[in-house]
Amino acid sequence: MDHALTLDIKAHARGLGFDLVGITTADPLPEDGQRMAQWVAAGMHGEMDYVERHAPKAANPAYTAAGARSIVVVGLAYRWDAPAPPPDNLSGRISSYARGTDYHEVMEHRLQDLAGFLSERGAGLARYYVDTGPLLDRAIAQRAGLGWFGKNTMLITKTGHGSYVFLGEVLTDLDLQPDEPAGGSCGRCRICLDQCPTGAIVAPFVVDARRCISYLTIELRGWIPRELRPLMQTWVFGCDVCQDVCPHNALVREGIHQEFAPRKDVAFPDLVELLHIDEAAYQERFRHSAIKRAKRQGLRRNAAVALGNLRDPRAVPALVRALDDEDSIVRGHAAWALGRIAHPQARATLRDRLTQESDPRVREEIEFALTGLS
Ligand code: B12
Ligand code: SF4
Ligand code: SF4
Repeated sequence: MDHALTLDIKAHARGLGFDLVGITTADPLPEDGQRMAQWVAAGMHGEMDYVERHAPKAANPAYTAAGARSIVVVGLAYRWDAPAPPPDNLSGRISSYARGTDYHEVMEHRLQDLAGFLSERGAGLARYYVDTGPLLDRAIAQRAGLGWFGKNTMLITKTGHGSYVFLGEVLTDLDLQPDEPAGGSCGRCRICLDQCPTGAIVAPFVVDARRCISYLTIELRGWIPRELRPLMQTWVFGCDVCQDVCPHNALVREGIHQEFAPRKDVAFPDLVELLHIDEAAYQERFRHSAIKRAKRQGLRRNAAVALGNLRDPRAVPALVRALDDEDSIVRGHAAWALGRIAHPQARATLRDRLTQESDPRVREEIEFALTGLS
């Protein structure tokens, strides 16, 4: 085991700007693998097929990179104070991890450099991942000493950054000195379980993704289950509630990396504008942003749901216009939103559209909205 090389690698990682760095072996993580298998067997991954595909491999890093012996695990803190939303706007909320530059880009540049350094220092294998591989990033990071699991399933770090930290790793065949796994505990606290808007933390350490606003706004394509829509508040991309309420995040250091500074046009989007954003404006606004993962259709759908939850009559004209949209998902969610805003124009227009709408799913949404309004 090369102690001097381990120290050099850690120093290099810190020099690249990583806030946390730890080392663990590439040994399997059988307990975590079992939990992952149970989670997938219960269907809690929803429609995230890639998670299901990755599950059998996830607990064994050597399946992902044959010959791996050690893992260099890094963390990058991303929290910035959010700017105040423009007054009087119908604003949606974007979770803090996605208000600046796409973290994949920011992490990848640094990880590429770190992998290069390992190769220079004799590694035959130096493969990096940021959220992209069939790996259990948090379990690996826990074993490398970066932090411990909160009941909200977040990795809570031990260095004053709380859980607002991205994780990445380099798998290597170098034989490095592993760190001690991190300990830590929530004790009797259960604030995040009680405060999650959708009840997605179904037990300590278990998030049912199918109920999680992060999944519903980012990963889920198509229709959002109707019973969950009223619980989604005004989040249009991700959700921070179970982190914002956590006492371990009360004193985190903010504003460390300029790349994650909230972009003015991104942090609190005007919902009416987002509902009707065209392809060119979408491409322009979300260039180099993680928000693109939700796709334009998903963001417009989310904007409709958020407007339905704001219940502000000023949104009615924009929602009425969305009933003529070419996208049935947008039409259907706009109809639902109109049903939430008791307004004479909403009722009249929905009745009128029912005679014209040919898509059965959208018709059902209009009928449901009218029932709510009658
Ligand atoms: C799929 C996924 C999601 C899904 C599912 C989330 C989930 N909780 O599983 C959805 C879309 C909902 C999601 C949401 C978010 N995600 Co996400 N996501 C992932 C991804 C790609 C895989 C996670 C996975 O495999 N889950 C499977 C389940 C079984 O694992 P788990 O929930 O972590 O469960 C473990 C523990 O709970 C533990 N456990 C279970 N029981 C017990 C009991 C005890 C006593 C103990 C100690 C542990 C324990 O064992 C399990 C296995 O290790 C990872 C990247 C990666 N490759 O790892 C990012 C990742 C987890 N996500 C991340 C982020 C930032 C988020 C969001 C904060 C984004 C946002 N603001 O909207 C939210 C947080 C929601 C939440 N509370 O988890 C970061 C987390 C960083 C951190 N500090 O923890 C990761 C690591 C990405 C990265 N590389 O930075 N995500
Ligand atoms: S991200 Fe939001 S919806 Fe998901 S578990 Fe946390 S509080 Fe609940
Ligand atoms: S809010 Fe409480 S229970 Fe939830 S992760 Fe933080 S300390 Fe743990």
